[in-house]
Amino acid sequence: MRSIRSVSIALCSDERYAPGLFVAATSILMHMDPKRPVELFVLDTGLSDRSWHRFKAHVRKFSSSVQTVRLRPDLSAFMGCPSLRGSHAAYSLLLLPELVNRQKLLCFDVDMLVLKDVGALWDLDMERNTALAVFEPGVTLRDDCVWLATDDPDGELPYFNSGTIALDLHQWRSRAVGQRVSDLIQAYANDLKTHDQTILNYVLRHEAGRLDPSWNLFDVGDVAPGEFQEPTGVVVHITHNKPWLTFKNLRGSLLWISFHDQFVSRVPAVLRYGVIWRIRKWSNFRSALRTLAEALLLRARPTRGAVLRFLSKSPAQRFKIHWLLRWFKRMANSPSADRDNDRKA
Ligand SMILES: [Mn+2]
Repeated sequence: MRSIRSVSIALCSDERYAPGLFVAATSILMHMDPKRPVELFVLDTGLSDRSWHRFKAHVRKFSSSVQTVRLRPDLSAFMGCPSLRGSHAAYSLLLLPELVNRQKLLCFDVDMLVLKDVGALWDLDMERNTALAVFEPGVTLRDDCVWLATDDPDGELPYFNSGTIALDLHQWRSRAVGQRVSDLIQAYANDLKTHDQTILNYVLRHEAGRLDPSWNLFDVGDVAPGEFQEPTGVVVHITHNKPWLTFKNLRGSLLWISFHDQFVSRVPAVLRYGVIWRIRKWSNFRSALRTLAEALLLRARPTRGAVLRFLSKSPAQRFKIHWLLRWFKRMANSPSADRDNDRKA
């Protein structure tokens, strides 16, 4: 059954991850039914005001039915837990049930490309689970929760990645999961190897349901040059080498950059975030240049006027104008000239 109420989505970002926030939100909204109202909760763990205002304006361009809400979580309860590059931002997800007064919430990491309609995830029956997530094949709870005794049968339970997680906030509150989180931090703050994901896996070990792996593909592998193909109907999770911080010739990164350059910004990602100047490896540099050239070509849809101006500066090529004009005429009359719509389908 399709609910009439709006779809509530949470994303967490600081300034360093802001490019991810823009791309993740854009990909979510672009693949949703535009008539469906959306509430976008942004856990602001250090976004600048400038980025926030840009983000709000950007989202509004995509859909008028989106409401953006900026939340500023108080992370003091997690200061004793291991940080991720000096930041405790990852733990903010655990505060959502207290910060957001809703029944249900879909949470995504911002290092994701959501090429799938999250309305379908929203409509899933949670079957009394507090959370739904994608389990990692071959990983058990014991691999991450080091305090579990070797004879504890819970150690054999499956382990999920929290990049995509649907939360039943009502169940979370009524089953006092928040209290269990606090108790765990009291006892094992130093052992939280994978930060909030360790906590979530432990406290929800008996109340997490399984999502189809397409909701969180965390290994999309390498890509050979020229073999790039855009997947559809999946959520691509770029767990390592964030494309706006480092350039690697990896399938996930190239997908992210391609999406960014087509739908998020006029300035190609490899230029915009200065990634290209930080590359040390020659093969990655070559690949980055190719990516940049593709982005520029994508942008430079030649208009008849521009081509004529260019050619008339070069007398030797003027004789080609006649043929070009014919070519443009054919292009203009061709019914399949709508490249943009093809890509968005
Ligand atoms: Mn992630």
